Amino acid sequence: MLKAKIEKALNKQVELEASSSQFYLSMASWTESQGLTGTSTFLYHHSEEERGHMLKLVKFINERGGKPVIPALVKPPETFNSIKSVFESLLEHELNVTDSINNVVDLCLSEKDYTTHNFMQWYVSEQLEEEALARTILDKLKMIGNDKGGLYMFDRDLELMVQQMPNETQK
Ligand code: OFO
Repeated sequence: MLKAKIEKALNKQVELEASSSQFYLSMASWTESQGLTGTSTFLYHHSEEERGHMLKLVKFINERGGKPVIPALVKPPETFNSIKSVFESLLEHELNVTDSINNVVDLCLSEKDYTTHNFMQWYVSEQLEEEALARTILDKLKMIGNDKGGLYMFDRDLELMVQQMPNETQK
């Protein structure tokens, strides 16, 4: 049985993962409207991944006899200043998610909930990957600057990257 404190922290994480999914969906839609189809494909995929992260938590809470709370979501921004600002916001958001995951991990240790601690390790490694990917993408965008040809190649590369990614349902 889950302790109330742990259940509360996991439900907070459910909300954060769900809001990540909404946020990236909004980014995907905006980049699509800008003609950046590869970038939008990447972000639509990312949005689905976040939904997967939320589902994994909901199922775990149920499995442990807890009560998952499906949250209402805050409306994400409709527009962004630039593609660079999209990925800057994405990295900032991921850093917050990492902090939140670390807090859950800390709580698991102080409450001696080693099962949830073990479950959360998947999220710890996932965050490492997501932060690294966001940083790599931002470095590329900085390198490209205002070069339209560079942006075209960047957009195409993101499309190819998605094709090589495992399907979230297989993760
Ligand atoms: Fe769920 O990893 Fe990003 O937010």
